[in-house]
Amino acid sequence: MTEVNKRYDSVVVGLGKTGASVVSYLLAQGRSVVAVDSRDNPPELERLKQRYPGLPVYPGELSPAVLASAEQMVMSPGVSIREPAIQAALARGIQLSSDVEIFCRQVTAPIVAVTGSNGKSTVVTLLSEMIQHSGSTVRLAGNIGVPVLDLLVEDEPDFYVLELSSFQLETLSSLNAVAALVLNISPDHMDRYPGLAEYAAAKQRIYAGDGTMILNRDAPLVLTMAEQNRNIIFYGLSEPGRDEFGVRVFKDGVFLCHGQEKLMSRSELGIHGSHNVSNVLATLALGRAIGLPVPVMLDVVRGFSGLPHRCQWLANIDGVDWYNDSKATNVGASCAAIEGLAKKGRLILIAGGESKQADFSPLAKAIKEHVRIVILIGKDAGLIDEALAEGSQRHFATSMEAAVNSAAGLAQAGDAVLLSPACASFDMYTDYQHRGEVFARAVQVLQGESR
Ligand code: UMA
Ligand code: ADP
Repeated sequence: MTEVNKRYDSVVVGLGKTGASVVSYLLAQGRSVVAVDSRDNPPELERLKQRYPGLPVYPGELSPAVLASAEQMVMSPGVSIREPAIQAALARGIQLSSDVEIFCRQVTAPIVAVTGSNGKSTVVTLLSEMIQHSGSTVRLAGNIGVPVLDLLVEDEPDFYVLELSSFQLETLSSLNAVAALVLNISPDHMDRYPGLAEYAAAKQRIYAGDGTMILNRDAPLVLTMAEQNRNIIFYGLSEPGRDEFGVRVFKDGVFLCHGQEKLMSRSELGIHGSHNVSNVLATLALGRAIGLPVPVMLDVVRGFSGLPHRCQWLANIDGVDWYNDSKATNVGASCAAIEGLAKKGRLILIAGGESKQADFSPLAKAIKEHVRIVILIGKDAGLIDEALAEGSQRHFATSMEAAVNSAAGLAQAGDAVLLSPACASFDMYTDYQHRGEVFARAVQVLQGESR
C-alpha cells in the first residue's frame, strides 16, 4: 500500500501532455505538487523526472493515499471523474480542477470556445486564421493538441480560441466564453459515458456564462440547449432567417448567406462536403459574434482548403477521386463525410479499425444510400460487416495497401474512393495521422503506376 506522509497543494492526475503542462505551470507558481497516473509508464514520466528530479510521482494506480494528500486534484482529460478513486476523493472534499479551469480563472482576454463530436479542429483553425487576417492576435489551444496552460507564457493576445472536448468540459466550472459553439452531437466515447445524455450534458457546459451562443439549426440536441435572455446566432444548411447564417438557392447557383444577403457562392469553397459548408457557416457566426469584418472572413474562407486527413482530396487517378478522411474516428464523422460528398452509388468506402463499442447502424444506413462497395480493415471489420445491410458489396483487406489496391481494381471512372474509417486507429497505427499517411502513400504509389 502506498503511504504518503506529506501534504501537497495539488495532485496532478495523469502524466500525458496535459499533466506535464500542469506540473510545469504549478511548480513555476511555487506550488507543492504530487502526481499520479494509472499507467505503469505514462508518456511524460521520464521527461518530468529528468526535469524535476524531486517531483514525487506515483505511477501504476490512482492511489487513494496520494489523492488524499492534496487540497486540489488537477485532472487530465483522459481520466474520467466517474473513476471510483476519483469519486472517493471528491466525496472526501478534495477540490476538482483541471488545466482549462486554471486557465479560465487566470486569463482576462476573451475566449472563444468550440466543442462538438466532429468538426472542431476545422472550425477553430479557420476562425484563428480569420482573427489573424483581421489584424488581431490569437492563440489556439485545447483538444487540438496544445495544452492550454502552455499559452500563458507571453502577454495576452486579443483572443484565445479553445477547442474543448467533452472530457475537458466535464471538469470545467469557470468558463465564460464571449462566444461558444456546440457543432453537433453524435455518439462518441460511449465507452466513457453511461449514455448520449451524459455526453451531451458535458458538451452543454461550454455555454456557461453570458456570452453569445452559436446554435446549429440542423442539430436537434444542440437546439434544446438554447437559453432565454441570451444573445444567440443560429446557422444551418437551410435558408437563414434574419441575422442567421445559412444556404440559399438562387438562379445563378447555391450561396452561403447572412439573412437575405449573399456572402459567397458554394462553388468558391476549397473544402469538400456539405458538413464542411456547415463548418464554414458556424465559423462565420462565431466571427460575427466577436466583430470580425465580413470581407476578411470571406477572403480567408476562399483560401482555406481544410486540414489534412479531413475529407482531404488527394488525387484523381484514371477518373477516380481519392479522399483521405482518416480523422473520421467515429460513426457520426464517417456518415457526414459519406453523405457530404454526395456521390450516391459512386462511392467506394474504406472503413474499420478499433470501434470503441460504437453502434454502426447509422453507418449501415449511410452506406446503403450512398456506397457501392465497402472495403473493411482492422480489428473490428467483422463488427461493421455484421451491421451492414444484406446485399451491399463488401470486401476485407489485411492492410491499407491491400485495401487501396482492391479499391483501385474495383473503381470505375467517375467513382470516388473515401478512407473514412468510423473507428479509432490504434489497432493498426500510432494515430489517425499515421493511418492517413499510410493511405496517402499507397495512393501516391498507385498514381505513379498509372502514369
Ligand atoms: N490514461 C490512463 N491513466 C491515466 C491517465 C491517462 O490510462 O492516469 C490514458 C487515457 O485514458 C487516454 C490516454 O491515457 O487514453 C491519454 O490521456 P491524457 O489525459 O494523458 O491525455 P493527454 O496526453 O494529456 O492529451 C489530452 C487529450 N487527450 C484525451 O483527451 C484522451 C488530447 O486530445 C489533447 O490534445 C491534449 O490533452 C491537450 O489538450 C486528444 C484526444 O484524443 C487528441 N481527444 C479526444 C478526442 O478528440 O476524441 C477527446
Ligand atoms: P474534430 O476536431 O471534432 O475531430 P475535425 O475538424 O478534425 O473535427 O474533423 C474530423 C472528422 O469529422 C472529419 O474527417 C469529417 O469526417 C468529420 N466532420 C467534420 N466536420 C463535421 C461536421 N460538421 N459534422 C459531422 N462530421 C464532421
